[in-house]
Amino acid sequence: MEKALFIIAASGLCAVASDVKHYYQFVYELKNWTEALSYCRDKYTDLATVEDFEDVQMLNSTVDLSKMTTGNRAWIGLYDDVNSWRWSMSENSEAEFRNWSPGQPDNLGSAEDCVWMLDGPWFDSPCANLYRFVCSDNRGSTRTFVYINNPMTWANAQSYCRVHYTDLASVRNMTENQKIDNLVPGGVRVWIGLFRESWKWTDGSNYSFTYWKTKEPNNMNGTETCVAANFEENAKWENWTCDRKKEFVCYVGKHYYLKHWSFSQSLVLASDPASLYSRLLLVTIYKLHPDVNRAGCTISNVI
Ligand SMILES: *[C@@H]1O[C@H](CO)[C@@H](O)[C@H](O)[C@H]1NC(C)=O
Ligand SMILES: *[C@@H]1O[C@H](CO)[C@@H](O)[C@H](O)[C@H]1NC(C)=O
Ligand SMILES: *[C@@H]1O[C@H](CO)[C@@H](O)[C@H](O)[C@H]1NC(C)=O
Ligand SMILES: *[C@@H]1O[C@H](CO)[C@@H](O)[C@H](O)[C@H]1NC(C)=O
Ligand SMILES: *[C@@H]1O[C@H](CO)[C@@H](O)[C@H](O)[C@H]1NC(C)=O
Ligand SMILES: CC(=O)N[C@H]1CO[C@H](CO)[C@@H](O)[C@@H]1O
Ligand SMILES: [Ca+2]
Ligand SMILES: [Ca+2]
Repeated sequence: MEKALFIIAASGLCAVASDVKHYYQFVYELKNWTEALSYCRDKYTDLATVEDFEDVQMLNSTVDLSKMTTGNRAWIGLYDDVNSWRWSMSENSEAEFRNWSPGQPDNLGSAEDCVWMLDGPWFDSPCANLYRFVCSDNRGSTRTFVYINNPMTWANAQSYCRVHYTDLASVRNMTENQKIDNLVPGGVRVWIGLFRESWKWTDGSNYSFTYWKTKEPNNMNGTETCVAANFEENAKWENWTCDRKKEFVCYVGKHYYLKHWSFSQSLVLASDPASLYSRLLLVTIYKLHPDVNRAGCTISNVI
């Protein structure tokens, strides 16, 4: 298998096909989001990543609605990383102590990535809210906490602490939590240094392009951390609980190739890496989708 390399002759039309960033593969089987992810990584490259409007159109035009059985929605590779809590201060980033108030973190409206303390217990909250805050000052022999009576966003509070002290406070155990509580006037909410990442693509792509349906993500049931494209709404994104069984979309690409083939002599001989990559992508597409032939690509050689 490793040595069976196809070289595709590129005609004008074929070059168009080689510009495709993601070649989507719909799977019309019902799986929950985690099962869908494993399936895509095993059989193709990953769950579908959608990086721009071209991808949206490609996705939207690849679906066969007649094969969908669950409300014309299919899982894609976007999820809210609700388990990524860590501390701003690098030396404590993995410290595990938590003092959540009952029912927290609840990620209300899918928008709560930063943490404040009120009389001891902690709450997750939108990072843009303005609260007073507590810095850690590690410059002496012992760590001290400093209460800043000046409401700021979490990010501005972090910058302020980094400039004037060490960082936003990390809280490593109940003793430290109590010290902070004693420092802050009763009934005052203060940012501490705990925060998390939010939406991520399973293949590590940048989450910069967004295509949410209006009013999404809304975290309607408190646990909506996986995303499906709605093909009744131009493939717009909706958040759903990850245990729902849905059809899903994988993509085929570079990583697929690297996973299933290894480089050999004939590849090393190819002169232009860019055109080589295009050809490899086409090979992959061709292998899985003989229809690509219609785009004018022909296999000219088998080494
Ligand atoms: C998605 O496909 C539908 C049906 O073919 C079409 O009406 C709609 O315009 C498409 N939307 C986008 C964003 O491509
Ligand atoms: C809390 O952490 C501080 C700093 O590591 C340590 O000095 C103190 O002994 C700890 N207290 C408890 C109760 O673990
Ligand atoms: C993600 O996007 C940001 C802003 O567009 C850019 O600065 C950064 O380098 C990108 N990261 C990756 C891994 O591509
Ligand atoms: C939300 O929760 C309610 C009550 O548990 C349930 O009946 C409903 O199906 C859930 N909605 C979705 C879309 O999961
Ligand atoms: C998906 O299904 C698998 C196997 O049935 C199960 O182990 C897993 O917890 C499910 N994932 C979610 C998010 O419900
Ligand atoms: C699981 C869940 O609540 N899904 C919701 C996703 O968003 C749409 C549109 O707001 C709702 O209709 C779904 O119930
Ligand atoms: Ca909350
Ligand atoms: Ca939702």
